[in-house]
Amino acid sequence: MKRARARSSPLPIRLLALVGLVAGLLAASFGAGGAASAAVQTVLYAAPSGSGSTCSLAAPCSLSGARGVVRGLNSAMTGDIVVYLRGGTYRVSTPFQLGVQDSGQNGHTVIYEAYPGEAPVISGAIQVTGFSLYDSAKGIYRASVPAGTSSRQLFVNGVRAVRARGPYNPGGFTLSGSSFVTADSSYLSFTNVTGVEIADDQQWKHLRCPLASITATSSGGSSLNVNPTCFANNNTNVPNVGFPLNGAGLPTLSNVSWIENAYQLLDTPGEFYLDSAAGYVYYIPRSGENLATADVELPVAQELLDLSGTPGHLTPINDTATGITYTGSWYQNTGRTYGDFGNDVHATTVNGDSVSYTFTGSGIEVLSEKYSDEGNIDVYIDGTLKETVSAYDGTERLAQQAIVSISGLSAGTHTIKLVKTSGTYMLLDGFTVIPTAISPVHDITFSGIGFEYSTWLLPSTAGYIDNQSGVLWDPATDLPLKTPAAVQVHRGNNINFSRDTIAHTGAAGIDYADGTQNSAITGNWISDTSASGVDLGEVDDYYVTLTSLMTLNDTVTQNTITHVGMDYHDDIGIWAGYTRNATLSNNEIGYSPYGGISLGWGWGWESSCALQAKQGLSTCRHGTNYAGANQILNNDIHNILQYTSDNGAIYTLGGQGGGDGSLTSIVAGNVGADALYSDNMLYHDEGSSYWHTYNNVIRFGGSNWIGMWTPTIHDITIDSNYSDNSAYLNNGTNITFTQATIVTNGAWPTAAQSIIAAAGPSEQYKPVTGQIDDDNLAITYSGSWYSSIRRGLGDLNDGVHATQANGASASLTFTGTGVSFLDEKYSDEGNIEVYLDGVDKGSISASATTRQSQQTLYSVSGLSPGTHTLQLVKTSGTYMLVDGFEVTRTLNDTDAALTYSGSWYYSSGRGLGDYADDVHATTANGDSVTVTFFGSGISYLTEKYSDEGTIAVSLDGASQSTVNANASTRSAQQVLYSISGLTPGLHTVTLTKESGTYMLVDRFDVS
Ligand SMILES: [Ca+2]
Ligand SMILES: [Ca+2]
Ligand SMILES: [Ca+2]
Repeated sequence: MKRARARSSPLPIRLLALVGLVAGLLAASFGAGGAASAAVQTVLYAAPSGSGSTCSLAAPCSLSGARGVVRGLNSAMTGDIVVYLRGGTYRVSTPFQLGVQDSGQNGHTVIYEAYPGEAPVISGAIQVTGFSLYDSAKGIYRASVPAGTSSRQLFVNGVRAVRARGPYNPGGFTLSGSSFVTADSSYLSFTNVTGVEIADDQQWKHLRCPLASITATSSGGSSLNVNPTCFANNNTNVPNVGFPLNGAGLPTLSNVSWIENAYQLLDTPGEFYLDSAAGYVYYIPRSGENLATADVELPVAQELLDLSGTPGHLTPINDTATGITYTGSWYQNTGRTYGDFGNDVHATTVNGDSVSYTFTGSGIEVLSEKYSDEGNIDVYIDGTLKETVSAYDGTERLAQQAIVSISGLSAGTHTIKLVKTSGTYMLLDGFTVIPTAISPVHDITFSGIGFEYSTWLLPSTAGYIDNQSGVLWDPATDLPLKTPAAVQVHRGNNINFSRDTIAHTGAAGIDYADGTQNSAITGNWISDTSASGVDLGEVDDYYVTLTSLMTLNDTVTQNTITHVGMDYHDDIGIWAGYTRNATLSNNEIGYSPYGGISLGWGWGWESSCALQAKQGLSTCRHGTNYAGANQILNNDIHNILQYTSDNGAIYTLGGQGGGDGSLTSIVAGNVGADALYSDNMLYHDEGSSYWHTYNNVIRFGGSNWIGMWTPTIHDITIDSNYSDNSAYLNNGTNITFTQATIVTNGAWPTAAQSIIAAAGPSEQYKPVTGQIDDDNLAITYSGSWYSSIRRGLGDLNDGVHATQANGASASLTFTGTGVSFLDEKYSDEGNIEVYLDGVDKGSISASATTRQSQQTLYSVSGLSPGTHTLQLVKTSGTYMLVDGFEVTRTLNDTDAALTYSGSWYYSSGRGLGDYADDVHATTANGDSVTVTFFGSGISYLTEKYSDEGTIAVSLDGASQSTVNANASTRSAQQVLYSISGLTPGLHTVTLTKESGTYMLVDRFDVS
C-alpha cells in the first residue's frame, strides 16, 4: 500500500506526472490489490481521543465511533470504505470487536488503515508512571497500579521485561509426590506463594503450574508444593486419549527448568514483579533506562482485536448427550479402541431402528463409523426424507466419519432422524450442529496498524497444560484448547492484515481460527510474542466434509516473524492445524524456542491400521481429515529449537492428501538453519503423508537434515534438496527418497544459492534495517563454519557462527555507506584479516583476556553509497566468531520502503549529482514521505537549492524539528536531518513539505 508506484514508470522530466490528490491516490493504493474495488466510497477518520460522530479529518471519532458510522454505510456500499487511524495509542481493555455487520458488502472492502505518515497503535496496556526507588541495595524501583490489576508481562521502552525468575535449570530439586523438594531453605521466605510458578521445558513440551504452598522439610530444606489440580493435569493424569488428539509418549511436569514470579526472585536488571493484590509493580531497570522518562507498559487486555463470524467454534456433541432419542434396540458401546468420539458409540443391529435429535441451527453433521459390516441409513429432516447415505466401507474401519453433512437450513429448530435400512450394524458416534447460518465476518483489511501489548491470564490459575505447539488440554473435557492470540479472527472470509505490526503479546500474535477462508496475512512485522507468531486453523475439525466449514485458501506470506514463544517454550513461528490450500511463503522466521513452521495434526489417525501395526501400535484408531494442497514455500527459517526439542525448521504431523490422497502438499524452496535441539531439520512426523519435499536448503544444525521415523509416515517424495549434513532418517512407507546434494565448506551449487537468495520476504517487504545478525542470508560463509545459539554470553540475538579453520571466511555484501563488524573478544580468539571490496584492510584482533560481547572489531563509514563487500578471514587463534554487523544502509528515493503521500513525481537523469541520479519531488505543501525502519538511526539526504524551503520532521509520530533545504547555491546529497542512538526497534520518520517551491527526496541512510 501507498508505495512509490512511480518507480515502475520513471519520468524523465519534472512536472510531467501528478500521481493525484486524495481520491486518486486512494484508488491507486487500494485498487492495485483487488480489481473489484474500483473506487473509494467514503473516507473516515478515527483518533485515540476522537469524540466526533462524523469521523471527519477535522473531528475524528473513536474507533467504535467509526465502526458505528461504517454500520450505517456498508449496507449500500458502492466502493471501499476507508477508516484512517490517526497516529497515537488507542488503549483498549477489551478487544475492538468487528462482526458480520461490520463487513464489506457488494464486493467492496472496509479498510482500517494508518493515516499516511502516522503510527496508530491499538494497545492493551496501561502506562505505569511514578516509579521511585524502593530497595537501593538491589536497585528495585516501585510504582503503583490499581489494586487487583492482573498481568503476566511488562514492557519498558518496547523491550520485554522478565517476570522475576530464578536461574535456568537450577538443579537440586527432587520430585516427591506433587512437591519439588530441595535442601535450599531460602524458598521459605517467599511471599504470595500461590502466585509462584514452576516452569519445565521437557522434550517438546513446556509445562507450568502454580504452587499451593512452600513448607519446610524435616531436614531443613524447602518443599515447593505444586497446586494439586494443576499437578494432576500435568503429571499424574495427563490426557492421553490417542489419535487424533494426541499420540503416545507424554513428558510430564517432573523437573524444574526455572521458578518464576516471587518478589524474592527479583535480583537482575530487566526483571519485574507485579503484586496484584497490593497494587504495586516492582522493576529493576536495565543499564541506560531512566524510569522517570521511560515508557512502561503493563498489558491488561487479553485480546486487542476480535473479528468473529458465525458459527464460532464447532464441537461435536457426543452420542450420549441428552436430547438424543434412540428408538428400538440400541445399545451403548464404550472403549472400542477404534477412535470413536468420546470413546463411545450407540449401535443397533435392527433395520428400522432410528435415532432422532432436535436442534436449533442451520445445519448438522452426523458422525459415525464406516466399515464393511455397516449399510444404508435414511436421513429425514423435519419428517421429510432428505437422502440415503451409506456407512459401508469395504476396505478399512474408519472412525468419526461425517456420513451426513447438511447445511443451508433455515435458521431455527429442526429434527434429524436417521433410520437403519441395511447392513449388520448402524452406529451413531455424535452430531455437530451448525447453530446459525454459516456467516463469516468478511471483506475487512487492516494496514499499517500496530497491535501491541496484551497479556493472557489463564496460566496464572490453571497452569500450562501442554499437548504440543501451543495446543493445550482443557482438563475438564480432555479436548484440545488453542492458546489465544492478541489478534483473533473467527470464521472470517477475505480478512487481510497487511504491513501491520503485531508485537509484545502475552499469548500468540494472530490467529485465523474456526474455518477462516480466503484471507491473507501479508508483510507484517510479528515479534516478541509469548506464544506462537501466527496460528492458522483448528485441531478438532478433522471430520469436516463441508468445504464451507474448512480452513481454506489462506495465505501467510512475506512476514517477518521473530522472537516468538518468549514465555511458552513449546511455541512456534507459524503453526497450522487442519488446513486446505494454505500457502505459507516467503516468511522470515527466527529466534524460536521450538520449531519454525508446524503444519498438520492427528499423528497416525489417517494412516491405515496396517501401517499403525507396523509402527507397533497395539490398537488402531483410523479416521480421515480434510488437510491437503498446502504449500510451504521459500521461507527463511533460522535460530530455532533454542529450548525444546523434537521439532524442526519445518515440521509436519498427520495426513495430507485431502482425505483420499488426491491433494498433495508441498515443502519447497525453504532455507532451514541454525538449530540447537533439532532431531530433523525437515521433519515429517507421525502419520505425515502426501508431501512433495524438494529444492530446500538445510544447514548449520540438526541431527538429520530430514527425518521420517516410523512406518505410518507414507507416500512422500523427496528430491533436489541441498544440505551440509548427510545424515537422514527414513523409516517411512512408500517414500520416494533421493538423498540431498551434500555440500561441504559452504560451496553451495548455483541452484542452492538461488534458493538462498529467494528465501524469505522479497525486497519490498523486508524490514528496513542495518542490523545484520550472523544468521542473515546476506552473509556467505566459506569453510567449515557452524552455528552456536543460546550461548548466554551477550551475543546479538544470543548466537554466533564460529569456525576453527584458518582461511575460513565470512562475506557480507551490502548497499550502504558504512559497516561495523560486531563480535566477541576472548582469549581463545585470534586475528582476522579484513577485505573491503577486495582490498586488504589489514588485520584485526579478537583476542582479549576477558570475554567481551558485541565489540566493534572493525568499522568503516563514508563509503560511496552503493554495493560493497566486507570479507573477514580467520588467520589465527583457536576460534573465529561472527556475531553480527551494523550496516549504514542506503535507501534510494525509489526504495519500496519509502511511502509518499500527495502529488509526488519522479525525476531521473538530472545530472546534478543526485544519488543514483534521481529524486522524488513535490511542489505541494503538506505532501510527505515516510520511512519505517528497524534500527537506531536515520539520515535524510537531498539537494539544497534556492527554490527549496523548509521541511517538518516527525519521529514516531512526535514532531522533531524543521529543517531547511534552502541555499543560494545548488549542492547535492546534503544531510538535512540525522538522528542516531534510538532504542533499537521499529521507528517511523515522516518529512512534510512546509515551504519553498520544491521539496526533494534523494536518499535515506538507515543504521
Ligand atoms: Ca461418541
Ligand atoms: Ca548474533
Ligand atoms: Ca536518488
